[in-house]
Amino acid sequence: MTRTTPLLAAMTTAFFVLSACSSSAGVSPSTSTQPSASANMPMASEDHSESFAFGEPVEAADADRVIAIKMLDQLKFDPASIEVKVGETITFMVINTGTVEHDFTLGDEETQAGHEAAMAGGMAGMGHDEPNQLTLKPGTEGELTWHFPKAMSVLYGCHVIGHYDAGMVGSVVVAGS
Ligand SMILES: [Cu+2]
Repeated sequence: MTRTTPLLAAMTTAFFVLSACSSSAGVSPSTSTQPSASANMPMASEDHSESFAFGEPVEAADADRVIAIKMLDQLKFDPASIEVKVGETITFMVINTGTVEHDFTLGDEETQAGHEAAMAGGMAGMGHDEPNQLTLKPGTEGELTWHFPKAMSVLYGCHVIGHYDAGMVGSVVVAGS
């Protein structure tokens, strides 16, 4: 013979009340028939704030892995192409093994063209504080950590006068999982 104590009975009752309440919680219909008002927000293309179409700079401590890239006086990067996965964060350890200054600018075609134009316009040396760029003297190295959130092709180019046109550019192929 089992006896249920008054306390246990009260707790059991409370449990059922709570269950009933939570299970009857709203089934609210959601509608998505409103037209989007923000379909084509224009982007500020000359804005140098930390907003990039090809990812974002992050702390080195957050990197998934490190990739070493050499700058060569033959006006090439070695390697000239790397692959990363969508969502990966990479620290680029860039080493200038040459005898002249080189630059490592990470970015899409538009960014590369913009930097090339800026350098040609006498802006050499003005980009040191940009988070997607390293300018390295001969024999020095630097690090840049970047998060790649979407599948696309990103380039790394050197914009010391004449180098980009000579082919000093590499590609980061960001591929889906
Ligand atoms: Cu160069």
